[in-house]
Amino acid sequence: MEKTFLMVKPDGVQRNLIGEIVSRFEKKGYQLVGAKLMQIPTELAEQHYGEHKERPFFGELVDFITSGPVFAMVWEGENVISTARLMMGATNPKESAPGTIRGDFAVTVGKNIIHGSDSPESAEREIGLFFKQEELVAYAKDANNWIN
Ligand code: FUP
Repeated sequence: MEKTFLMVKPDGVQRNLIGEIVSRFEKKGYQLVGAKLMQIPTELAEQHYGEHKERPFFGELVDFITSGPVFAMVWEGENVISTARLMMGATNPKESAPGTIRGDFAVTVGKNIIHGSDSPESAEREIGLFFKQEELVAYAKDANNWIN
């Protein structure tokens, strides 16, 4: 089953949006298979944003993503990579539609609340950067068996 890497950025953590964001993906029907609150070391931030190394905003990007704890997650489900991107909304909140996470909660591109892998290749790479294999949990869900 397809997996993606999602991360509530430092602005989302500070603004108490972890629960809101987790809830949206749970309600959609995706399954959380790994999660941790962490402070990203500079070296990991530079690796994660490696594709933007030559861009003028690279330094700010690394400073921002290391400025406070993030909530790193791995989610699993059918088409989760592209659907999570739709649920996040456009990178620049000026363009992200209402109803999306960025459309509902973000104002500026520098503080856009959430990261999500943009392809199967980046999902595999980013999951590998942030999680060890043993930190990902495979489990079946059947709510009817857990009420009484
Ligand atoms: P996304 O995949 O939607 O997170 O977007 P990108 O990988 O293109 O950009 C990564 C981050 O760089 C964005 F979340 C915000 C930041 N960014 C800027 O600050 N300025 C820009 O012009 C583009 C991106």
